[in-house]
Amino acid sequence: MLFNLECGFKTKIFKFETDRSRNIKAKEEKIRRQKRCHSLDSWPSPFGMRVRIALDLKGIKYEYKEENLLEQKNPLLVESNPDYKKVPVLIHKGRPICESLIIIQYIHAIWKDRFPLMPSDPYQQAQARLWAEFVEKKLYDWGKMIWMNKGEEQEKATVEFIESLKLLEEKLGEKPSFGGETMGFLDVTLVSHYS
Ligand SMILES: N[C@@H](CCC(=O)N[C@@H](CS)C(=O)NCC(=O)O)C(=O)O
Repeated sequence: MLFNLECGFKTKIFKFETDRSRNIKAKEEKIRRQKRCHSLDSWPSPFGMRVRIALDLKGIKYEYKEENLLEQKNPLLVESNPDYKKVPVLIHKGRPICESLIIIQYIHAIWKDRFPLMPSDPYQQAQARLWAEFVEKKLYDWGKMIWMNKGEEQEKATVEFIESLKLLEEKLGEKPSFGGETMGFLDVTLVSHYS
């Protein structure tokens, strides 16, 4: 009797798990086939936040798919970003675009007629990319070293972090944002980490 009850219970759990994974697979298959924009993201991710801000500024409708990064990664994420298996990934017309800064540039290029995120002048574009790289490689790394270290290392990182901020402040000048009157590529790169 007890054996039968246990077996029945296990069969139910098995059925529940199979149904659940079948539903997830069907949903992912739909995303692969659809023409709409999907964003694979995780709510605490500052990198994901960049993509959310860029899409919102452009007024693009998209479907948000929350990824649980603490569990085994979903096949769609692994398949879409096989090198890094990280969020964010934007899936547009069934094709995945990875890396937040590359995604923002893609969004700008595809929806050019709405809210420009990049300057039109190629020199200014190069400048925006240069400073975005500065935020990514210097500011972000010094910031990380502040909270990962203690003592001398932390003090050194704090000094460097402040120096980097001063350089950015100089670059900003009197403008309300790096993009000029409205937010641009560099603002989106920066605000997700330091707001
Ligand atoms: N350079 C990447 C960084 C993305 C990143 O680090 N994403 C984290 C979430 S904040 C992630 O997916 N981590 C999962 C993992 O490392 O397995 C970008 O700009 O998109």
